[in-house]
Amino acid sequence: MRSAVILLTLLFGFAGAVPAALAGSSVSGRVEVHAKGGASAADNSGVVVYLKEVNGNKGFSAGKNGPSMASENMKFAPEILPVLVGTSVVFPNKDDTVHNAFSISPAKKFDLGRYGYGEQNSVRFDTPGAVNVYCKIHPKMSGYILVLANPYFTVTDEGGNYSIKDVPPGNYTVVSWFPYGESQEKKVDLTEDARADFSLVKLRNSNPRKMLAEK
Ligand SMILES: [Cu+2]
Repeated sequence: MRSAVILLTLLFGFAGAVPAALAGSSVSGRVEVHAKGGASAADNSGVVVYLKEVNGNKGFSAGKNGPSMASENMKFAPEILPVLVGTSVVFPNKDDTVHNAFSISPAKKFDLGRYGYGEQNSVRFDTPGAVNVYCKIHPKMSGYILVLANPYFTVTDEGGNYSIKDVPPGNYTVVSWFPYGESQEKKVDLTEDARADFSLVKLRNSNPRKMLAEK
């Protein structure tokens, strides 16, 4: 029993001390998406919020196991995917039909050809920027990969809430980005926890290619 108490003391002592030494500040807030007319959207999810520059955007390396953008139910899922530069994204086909994924965006051009159910390919994203992903077979399908230069990013939940934690103390520019309108920036001083709220205007429902396909 005594050893258990000592162990707990050690554990909690340790756990209490280490995060305090490592933890930075957090920036959190809410992103509201508005239609052009002014009405606010029911779903504010999928907005990427990121810090423009942290430590000169140097010294960050992508993990080995990259995230995926699946072709599923005739859509790219997730539709919006932020990744750290150097990340390989897997493109699995989960539909019982042949799909394709390609991009002609300057940040990454690729074409995965045709691939069927259960097949997958991966693409490494080496240049920061927005990459629009389409399917040659289904023009309505569109996905967006935002390649970022540091790992301080997140995506809003349905309520539009976000939080980026453990940022080293400093002054930063917070950016909120989505593919349907202009992104917005705000300055924050993260010598302590800060808040940054955004209000984005949705100028278009989707990319021009998808809109043409829907006509
Ligand atoms: Cu497709």
